[in-house]
Amino acid sequence: MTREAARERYLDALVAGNRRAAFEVIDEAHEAGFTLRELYLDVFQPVMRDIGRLWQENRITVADEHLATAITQAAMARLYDELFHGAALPGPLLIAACTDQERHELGLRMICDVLEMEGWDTLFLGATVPTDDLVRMVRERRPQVVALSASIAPHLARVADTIRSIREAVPVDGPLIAVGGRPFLDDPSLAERLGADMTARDAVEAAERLKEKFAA
Ligand code: B12
Repeated sequence: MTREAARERYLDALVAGNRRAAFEVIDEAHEAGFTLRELYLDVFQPVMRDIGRLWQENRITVADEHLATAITQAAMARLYDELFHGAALPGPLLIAACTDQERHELGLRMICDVLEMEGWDTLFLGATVPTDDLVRMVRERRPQVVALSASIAPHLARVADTIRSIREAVPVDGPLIAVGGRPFLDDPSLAERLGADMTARDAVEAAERLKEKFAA
């Protein structure tokens, strides 16, 4: 199966709201040799962006989009079950959170899954995490990296506040702070301006950059 065929069939299944068909495409692609990274970056990510475009163009409804998102989350969870077994490696710890009010969590989840495959230990907190609670967890667990995600511009001020709060809470030997999401794709220099240490365009680039920084 080619990437184009996998994408096309997966998009058709999502638009039809057919979870079974969507899982079948992923299973076939996986059997045909697609790796987890390829499924994430060449199928889920572009197809979810297509879903966003169809929604913006009023060709599908918000209900259709919600169903498509739920199916993709289920497809990712199934892969996770299949691909990750055995004891966790004692790799670096990363805490991943969407800042308060931010509900786009799929991209960040991909980052965590790809890093887990590289031997990292990740804590995925998901959507809309209250800043104070996140800061408290960072202070207690002392991760090597905090990954923050924001997909819409109105949430960027909160990303900057969260970064400031983390740095204040752990002033010495604090975590590396990575940020990402849609606004950073358009303007990567935003990351530094908000006070972060790095950004990346996708889960594989994020894993590569982090690996370089934490190479033994
Ligand atoms: C699904 C979805 C939703 C779902 C999210 C559900 C969920 N559980 O995640 C729901 C319904 C909640 C939602 C809500 C809204 N959404 Co929405 N949504 C989407 C959609 C269709 C897909 C998002 C997605 O999963 N993309 C696929 C992932 C894999 O890509 P990604 O997020 O970019 O992540 C990758 C990189 O950015 C990077 N990355 C991401 N995070 C991080 C973090 C770090 C540290 C690093 C290094 C890298 C990194 O790596 C990721 C993986 O490779 C997009 C369309 C799109 N183009 O993305 C719209 C989209 C993002 N949404 C949009 C809008 C407008 C909204 C709403 C404001 C709509 C409304 N009026 O209510 C709300 C805002 C909600 C909120 N408070 O956050 C717009 C944003 C437009 C803009 N210019 O800002 C988009 C682009 C749709 C559109 N075309 O109009 N949405």
